[in-house]
Amino acid sequence: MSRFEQTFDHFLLEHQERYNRTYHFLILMDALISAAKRIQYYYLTGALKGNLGLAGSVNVQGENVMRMDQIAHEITIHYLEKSGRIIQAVSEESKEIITLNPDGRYFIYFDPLDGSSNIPHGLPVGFLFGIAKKNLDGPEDNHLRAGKDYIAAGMFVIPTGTFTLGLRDAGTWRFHIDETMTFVKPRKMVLPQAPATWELSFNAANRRTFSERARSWIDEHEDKYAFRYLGALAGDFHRVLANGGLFMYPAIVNHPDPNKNRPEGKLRLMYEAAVVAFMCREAGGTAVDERGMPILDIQPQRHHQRTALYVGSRELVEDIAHRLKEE
Ligand code: AFP
Repeated sequence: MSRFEQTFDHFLLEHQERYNRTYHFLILMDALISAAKRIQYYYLTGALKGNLGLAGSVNVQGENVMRMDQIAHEITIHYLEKSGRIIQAVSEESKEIITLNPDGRYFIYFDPLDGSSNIPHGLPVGFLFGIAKKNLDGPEDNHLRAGKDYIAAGMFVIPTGTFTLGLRDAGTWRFHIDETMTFVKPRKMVLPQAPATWELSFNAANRRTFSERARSWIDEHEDKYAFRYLGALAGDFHRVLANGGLFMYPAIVNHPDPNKNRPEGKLRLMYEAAVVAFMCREAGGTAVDERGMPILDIQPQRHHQRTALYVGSRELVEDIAHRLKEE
């Protein structure tokens, strides 16, 4: 008889009871897990179903939308709507904010299929989400929340079958999917202190387009650490969280073609940067933007707002933040 490992459901039930919380969050998490499993199914069977490849349209970020992105979005909205717990959803794949249930309890910000350029190669993609709760005590209700107001943030790595969830003031936990398609075996993630294992992760092809401050920091530090880059934030951050180190997507300010500069950064604040920053904080790390300011403090002005991102082990992030703040 096989050993029984603790399931995600039992872990979360215990967590909710320990902190005297309601069952609403359990229902929401169940919806997200159902969505992630179904997206994984479509990913794995996509080639057979003819669902891979460009859909020929462009998403709100101006990028090519793959059919899988749209499928993943529709799947996620379906389960969120059925949960009855979401007031409004911000999805990377929808220009407009989606209102689901005005009597709901949470706001959600998600990217159901991040890193879509990996799809034709069968390599990992991510499903990233952040959750904020409506103000139960007073007038409300602004859906544009800073990351420090999230109550939870997490990511599925698809089709690898891992799920990492940060819970406010209760740590970041990693689960993997077992042979019965159940997420099991919670492991508390704590960023390691040992510099020998630290890794750096950034798109090296962009290196000459970074600011002088970011470039000089990389020049001085890169020899000390291993370099890893997958091109899907969930996968790259997954490694950094386990091994320690620094993931960065700096602002592009020195591109030979000035039209290709991205002084505001590339990644999306609400459903990419703040999500990993939140999980990182709960694991003992931190994250800053191009000004060296904490990502979790940024109050979004627009739901698809972008930011530069430096996230990972506190010592490394604080060191580069110091450099970024220099006159
Ligand atoms: P896509 O979903 O458009 O592939 O973008 C993925 C992503 O937002 C994030 O997951 C990666 O870390 C980053 O962009 C990779 O960007 P580069 O291809 O410019 O390195």
